Amino acid sequence: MILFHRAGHWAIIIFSLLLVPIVFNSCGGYESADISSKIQESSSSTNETDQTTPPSGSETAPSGEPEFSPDDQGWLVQRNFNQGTEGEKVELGAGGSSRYSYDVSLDGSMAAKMSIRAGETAFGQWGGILNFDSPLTQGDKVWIQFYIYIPSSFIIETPTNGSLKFIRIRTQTSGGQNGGYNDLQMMDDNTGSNAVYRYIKEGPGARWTSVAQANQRSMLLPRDRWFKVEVALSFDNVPTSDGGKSYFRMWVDDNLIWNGLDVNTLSRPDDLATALYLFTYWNGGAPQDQSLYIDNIIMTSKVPSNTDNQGHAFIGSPQ
Ligand SMILES: [Ca+2]
Repeated sequence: MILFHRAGHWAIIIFSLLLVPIVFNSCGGYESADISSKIQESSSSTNETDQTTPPSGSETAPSGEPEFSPDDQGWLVQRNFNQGTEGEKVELGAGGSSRYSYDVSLDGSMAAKMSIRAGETAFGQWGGILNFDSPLTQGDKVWIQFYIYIPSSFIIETPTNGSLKFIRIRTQTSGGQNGGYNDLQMMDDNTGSNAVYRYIKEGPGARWTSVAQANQRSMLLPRDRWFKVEVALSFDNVPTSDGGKSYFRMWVDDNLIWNGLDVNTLSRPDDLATALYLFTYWNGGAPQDQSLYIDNIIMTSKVPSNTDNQGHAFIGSPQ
C-alpha cells in the first residue's frame, strides 16, 4: 500500500515535470511571434538597412534585432545581402570581388561571397569597406558583429606576415592623415604561434597582442560552418588599464575570447575612427583562388542594451 502510494506520488511529479515544458513552449511561441513582428516593423521602417529583409528571411534569422536605449543618438549600419542578384557586386567599398551568393546560406537568403585570386594582394577586390556614418572620437565606442563561413579548402597563409588582415578599424589624425589601423588578424594555418588571432594598433609603440591559444583554433576559427564574430572598441589614446577609456573586446559565438584593456585604440587624443575594413589586403599574395562568406553585418555606435555573462555591453543574440 505504501509502495502504491509512493508510485502515485511519483506519477504526479513526473506528470508535473512533463507539464512544465509544455507551458514553457507555449510562452516561447508567443515570444517568437512577437520578435518576428518587431523585426519586420524595424526593417520596413528604417532606411539604415541597405536592403529590406523579406518577411520569410526575418522569421528564420539567427537572432533578433539589436536593441538600444531609445535616446541613444548613435548610428546603425546593417548589411544582410538579401536584396540583389546572385553574382552581382555587393554594396561594400573596395570589394570588387565580393558578390551576392546562395552558395552557403545562413538563413535561406544570400550572403556576400568574398573571393581572391592566387598571388594577389587584391586591395580593391578582396573583402570590403564600410564607412562609419559619422567619425568616432575619444570616448566613443563601436560594436561590429557578423557571421562568417570559411570552407575547409580555404588556406590562411600570408608569406612575410604570418597572419591575415581580418577586422581593421581605420583611424585618421584631425588633419586627415593616416592615424594607424586597429588591426585584428587571423593567425596563418600551421603558424606555430600559440594564438588564434592577434592584434596591433599601428603607430608609435605598436606591439602585437596574442588572442586565444592555438589549441582553441577549431572552436574559435572553425571551418565549414557559420560562426559569429563580434568586436567592441572604445576609443582613446590611453588604455583602460592605465586609467583611460580604451579597450578592444572580441567575442566568438557570443563568448568573450579577449578583453583587451591594455591597448590604445587611438594614437593621439584628437584622432578619429572612420571605417571598418573587412580583409581588403592579403599580405604576400593569396596561396590559391579561394572564397569565404560573410553575412548579417551589424555595425553601430549605439550602446547595445544586451550584455554578455560578465556584464559587458554587446550585440550578442538579442531575444
Ligand atoms: Ca543574408
